[in-house]
Amino acid sequence: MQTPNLSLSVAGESALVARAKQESAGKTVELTGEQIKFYEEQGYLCLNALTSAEEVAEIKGLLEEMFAKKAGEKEGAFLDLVAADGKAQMSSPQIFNPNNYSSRLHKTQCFQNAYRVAKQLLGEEVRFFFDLSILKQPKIGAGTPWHQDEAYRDANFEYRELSIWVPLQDVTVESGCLRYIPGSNKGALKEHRSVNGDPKAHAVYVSEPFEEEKAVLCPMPAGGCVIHAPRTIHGSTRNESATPRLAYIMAFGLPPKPLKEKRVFSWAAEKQTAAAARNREWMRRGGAFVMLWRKLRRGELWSWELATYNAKRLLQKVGVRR
Ligand SMILES: O=C(O)CCC(=O)C(=O)O
Repeated sequence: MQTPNLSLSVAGESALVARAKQESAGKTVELTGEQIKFYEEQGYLCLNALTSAEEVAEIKGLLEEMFAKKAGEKEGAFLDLVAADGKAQMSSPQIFNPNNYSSRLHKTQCFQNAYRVAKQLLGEEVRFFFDLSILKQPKIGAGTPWHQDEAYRDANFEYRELSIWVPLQDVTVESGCLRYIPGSNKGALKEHRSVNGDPKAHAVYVSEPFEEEKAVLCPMPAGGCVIHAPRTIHGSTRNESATPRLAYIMAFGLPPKPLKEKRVFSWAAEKQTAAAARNREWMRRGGAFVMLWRKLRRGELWSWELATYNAKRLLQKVGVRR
């Protein structure tokens, strides 16, 4: 993705208003009222410390092992973040729900702190939604195009969720830290399109005008985090540094609510990705039961609303419902 020549602001200490009360990593994180207000207004929040250096090393080790093994490839959970699968060299490999391959990921202070922060921002009812890991090798592939996470969800539901993005090494402007359009969380969902007009590519990008000149860059120390809302426009540039950029992302939310009005996401309707085909095949061959078991084990079907949502999504995935 091209990076236009813009003078972008970098979130420094002052813009971070946001500094967790907790300064020494490894302890429970508690947000201040000021931080909560900043998140609600701006749609993002940076915290310098979510977890300790020891845990960062442990989580990094677990995820690096998974990337080396291409964990989840058969079930469509190992895929390129941006491009279509099947290229000789993957642009930005990602693993969807890495907790399926190591339950340790959810037994960390990192997870507990992320959960606590999510509860403070969305309420005590909030639950784990999914996790993800993204690896950007040095000088390979594209950045992550500007997008709103809601564009990747089901058009028939309203999502009340947030994402917590934890870098597992310091992330700089050069290595492709996340960048946000402040306040875009309060706007409408924008039109999106598949990158390069290719429905086989996994990523979509915002295809209508937005205030790109307002972008704020968020460099972050290892074990810190940036948090964003489902409508916050965000992305990152390519990793131009000499080291890999590995991130662990956790999403939390309230049960998605069915929408009364009909919405169609044209960019989603046209998708024909190889990863989705692998996932459908895996589900048909019994993976649906594995998925159900994982959801039960994680307590993800804790309410009628959520069980109904998951059932509808499952039927869609196996091609029984659109
Ligand atoms: O890591 C990246 O470049 C993109 C991450 C992202 O878009 C997200 O976590 O929602």
